[in-house]
Amino acid sequence: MNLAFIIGTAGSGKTELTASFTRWLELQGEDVLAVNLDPGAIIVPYPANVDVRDYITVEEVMERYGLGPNGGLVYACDMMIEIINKLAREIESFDPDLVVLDTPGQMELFAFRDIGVKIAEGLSDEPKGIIYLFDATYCRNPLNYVMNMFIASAIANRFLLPLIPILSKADLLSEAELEEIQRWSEDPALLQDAVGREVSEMDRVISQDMMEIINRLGMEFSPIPVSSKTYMGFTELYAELSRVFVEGERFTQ
Ligand SMILES: Nc1nc2c(ncn2[C@@H]2O[C@H](COP(=O)(O)OP(=O)(O)OP(=O)(O)O)[C@@H](O)[C@H]2O)c(=O)[nH]1
Ligand SMILES: [Mg+2]
Repeated sequence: MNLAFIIGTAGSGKTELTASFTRWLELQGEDVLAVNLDPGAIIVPYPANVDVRDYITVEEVMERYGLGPNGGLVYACDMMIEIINKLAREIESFDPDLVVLDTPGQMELFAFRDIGVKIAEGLSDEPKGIIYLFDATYCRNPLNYVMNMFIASAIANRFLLPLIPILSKADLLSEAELEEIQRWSEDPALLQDAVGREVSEMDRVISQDMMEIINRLGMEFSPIPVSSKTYMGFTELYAELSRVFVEGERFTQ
């Protein structure tokens, strides 16, 4: 069994990707299980046979403790630790070859607090990886692209797991925009130039510092353009997952 956590900023397309990519993987003959780890999800457009909302929902937590939506999600995520063994047993009972896990909207909870790592460790001892979504609609702006690289580096270093970066909702970008982002990913100097053209001196200095830190951490990002609407990039994402987890073989033999 292998576990791939889908992580990205709010609205970056995690839930849609979980739905469409697991459906697509099934068509390739892979034995894949979709898991919902977002206690705040309202609509889950995939058969989530394992769903944290069977135990905890943000709505209940808000009501019971008189919290707003953000406080409710923080508290609900903290509470997940108490039921993590139950989720782990449920996942094991399906015994899939690949588990794709949809994570909460406010990824900072999952990314910048210990709770995300504890949940990942509590769920399974099997090999794990992260699919990190760069939201294409924001990545047209080079500074946002650098910010995303920074968040992705922070996540990779916190989880100490392999991280596959993808450019989600890539169908919303033109060919020229996709090519430009690809050039930025290949040449940091071009990215820095683009940032310099778009932003104030202060933002430029901050972005340069961030890029230096990213470099020092030894991180490199070439996000794979992916679309849950057109299935663009699914073959490449599948190849990368297979390379990371099973040496380029199929998950289900
Ligand atoms: N065009 C396009 N839209 C997409 C794609 N993926 C998601 N969307 C849209 O983007 C919005 C957010 O998608 P979700 O999958 O709910 O994003 P999420 O990251 O799960 O959102 P939260 O859980 O609320 O953080 C929805 O309106 C989706 O229809 C895509 O590949 N292409
Ligand atoms: Mg979602």
